[in-house]
Amino acid sequence: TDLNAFIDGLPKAELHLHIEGSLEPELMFALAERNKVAIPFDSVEAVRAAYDFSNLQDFLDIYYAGANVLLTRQDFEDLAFAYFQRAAADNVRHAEIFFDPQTHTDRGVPFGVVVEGLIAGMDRAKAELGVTSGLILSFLRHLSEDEAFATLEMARPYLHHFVGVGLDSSEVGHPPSKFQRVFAAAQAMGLKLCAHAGEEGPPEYVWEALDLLHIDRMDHGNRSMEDPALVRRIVAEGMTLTVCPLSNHKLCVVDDLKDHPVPEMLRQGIRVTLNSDDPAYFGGYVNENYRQLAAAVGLTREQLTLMARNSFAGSFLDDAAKAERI
Ligand code: ES4
Ligand code: ZN
Repeated sequence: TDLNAFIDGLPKAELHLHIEGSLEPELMFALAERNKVAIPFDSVEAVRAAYDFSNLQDFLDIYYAGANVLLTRQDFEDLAFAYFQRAAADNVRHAEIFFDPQTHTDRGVPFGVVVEGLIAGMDRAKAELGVTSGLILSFLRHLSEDEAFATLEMARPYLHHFVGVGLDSSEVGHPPSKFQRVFAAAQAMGLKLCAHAGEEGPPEYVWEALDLLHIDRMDHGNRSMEDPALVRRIVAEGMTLTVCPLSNHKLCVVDDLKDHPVPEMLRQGIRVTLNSDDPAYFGGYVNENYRQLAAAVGLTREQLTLMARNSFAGSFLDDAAKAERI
């Protein structure tokens, strides 16, 4: 349709993408073979059939299992470059991508192997596709704050490779307050701060992400809409939300895409961006998120353009780079 062509043509930044969540079943099989790692599936079709989730934890269990095929520097480079090829096809010009170092270091894959591989893929994306990017080190919130501190220490020699830190994995039972000290340490190291908040967790967790972690950007944020005072705070701060419609639908954060909160978020003046989260698991890359949301809730060209502009404005690019690209 005309609207889909319009979406395809919009230059975008992607701000909420877990690189491990871009591992397509075909590459999972190829890496399993290359590395002689067993995977609990007979075929690509069987993998896709297993991607039927009723909540965040259902997904995380299978997502962490999938990451077991990633072992070498080349694996991480191939993973990253495959993402950037798909992103470039969606007219993504800049991406700030999360990785979960603990998922790999806890399996014995050295921190440096992960980072050097991802950086190689990012360098190739810049050289071959013209897509710029930044890397965000995300702490697993189901693990302890001490373990997050140990990860931050591993990151020190590679600090120049990171634009920020994030907080992901199982939200309920692991409030932002658990990571207050390590976020302060990351900020003191010059890193920007993001956290998943209000995906499954209550508005109280979103308040904590703002008041205790002092985040620069909020991932998801859906359940903020339950608390009018919180919405006012988010609007007053000019906080950017990285919203992920297909993720929300697949993980049953919303029952029906028609009921997605994005239109209400925009009406209230929240700086919304649209993102793919874990595109290999949730059924599409960033343009598919724009298309399916637009079809379900009826977005205008003005709203789509605003969200694409928000994605550059809410990025961690410096002001001069933003001015060139918005
Ligand atoms: C995630 Cl959708 C989502 N939520 C929380 N943690 C995650 N890690 C990867 N995808
Ligand atoms: Zn996420």
